[in-house]
Amino acid sequence: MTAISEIDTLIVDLPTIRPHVLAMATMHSQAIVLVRIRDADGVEGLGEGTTIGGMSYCEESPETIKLAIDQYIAPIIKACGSVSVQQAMRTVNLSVAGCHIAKCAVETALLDIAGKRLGVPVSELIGGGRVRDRLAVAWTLASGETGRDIEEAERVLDLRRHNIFKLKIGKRSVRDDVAHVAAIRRAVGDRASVRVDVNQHWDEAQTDLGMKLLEDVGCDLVEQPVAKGNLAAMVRLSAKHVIPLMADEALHGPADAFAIAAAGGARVFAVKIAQSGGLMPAYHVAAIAEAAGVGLYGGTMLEAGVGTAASAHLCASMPSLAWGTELFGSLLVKEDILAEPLRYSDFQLEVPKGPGLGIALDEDRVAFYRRDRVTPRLH
Ligand code: MUC
Ligand code: MG
Repeated sequence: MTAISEIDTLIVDLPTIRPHVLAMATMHSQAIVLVRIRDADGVEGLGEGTTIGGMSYCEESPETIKLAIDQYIAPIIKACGSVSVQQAMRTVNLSVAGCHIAKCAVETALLDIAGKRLGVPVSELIGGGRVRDRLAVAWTLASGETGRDIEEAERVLDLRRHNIFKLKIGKRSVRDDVAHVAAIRRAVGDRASVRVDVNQHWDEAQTDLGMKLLEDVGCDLVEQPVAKGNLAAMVRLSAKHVIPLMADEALHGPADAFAIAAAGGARVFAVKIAQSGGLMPAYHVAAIAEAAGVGLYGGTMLEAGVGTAASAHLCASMPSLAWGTELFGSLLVKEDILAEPLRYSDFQLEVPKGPGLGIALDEDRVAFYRRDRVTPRLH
């Protein structure tokens, strides 16, 4: 890559189409950190660093992501000169611990530049290159009300947009949560796959009961029911139940992937570029899963268009993707910041085909929704 001359970050707050009720937070808007990097020839790359519910999901927040990039990562990248994206990120990793979401945002923008310079989509730069153009895409039912969730499921099924539903549970008692899942399962019948995400809110005994009951009502997958550090419980639960346990919060890159796969702690991995520290480490997570016979799913941090496109490029390059993806973040916000929206049809997301990420920004919307905007918003 050509030397990098400019790295800018800004926080953009995008209202959601409805409250998104998760076990640890209720979201009314999504805060994304948008990264723009320009090389010495003026080629611009875009990246996005996004987490969920302030600091309720993980250690990084929009504000710390921005600070980590501005204060620590950007000066290192600028000092790297003309090196490959991989070499630049290796150099960053020598001096910056953790900060996976911040690193992912920067790596994404560097890959966007690299793809633009080479005239190929980012998916061609990951692993052995792109193996698919379309991705099955789940929708999360998380309005907080069973009836409203069923109406929403019917609407997106009719639109042929989603036939995989992830239900956010963990706030109520196990039996109440299972009753909610059973009602949705009954309503959609065999038209859709129904899965749950507990976001670490159960202990092992609750999960034992929950997995048994969920299996009985026809739920297909249980995501991160117990605390991310409780690998021993994940191993016992995976060995005991037929319904697969999927690791999410427990997976922070290749080392975690290896430890979980080696111990038998999960039968499916939710691969997230943000949690993994970028597309390249996320690809290694997927490769470890593949070697261990662990199923793959393309996870999201509810990124808007830039991060969703980046995740789509990773998923397009992953060796297998048996469980599909949940790359719907750009549909959860009232207005995305892309000039051309991402395309969803026939229950799938089209992976952009243009060079780099294959996307461009709607600059007016960025100006309107940026947190540091000086003129007041009129709506
Ligand atoms: C998570 O924990 O997976 C993904 C979809 C969604 O609704 O929330 C996220 C977070
Ligand atoms: Mg999850």
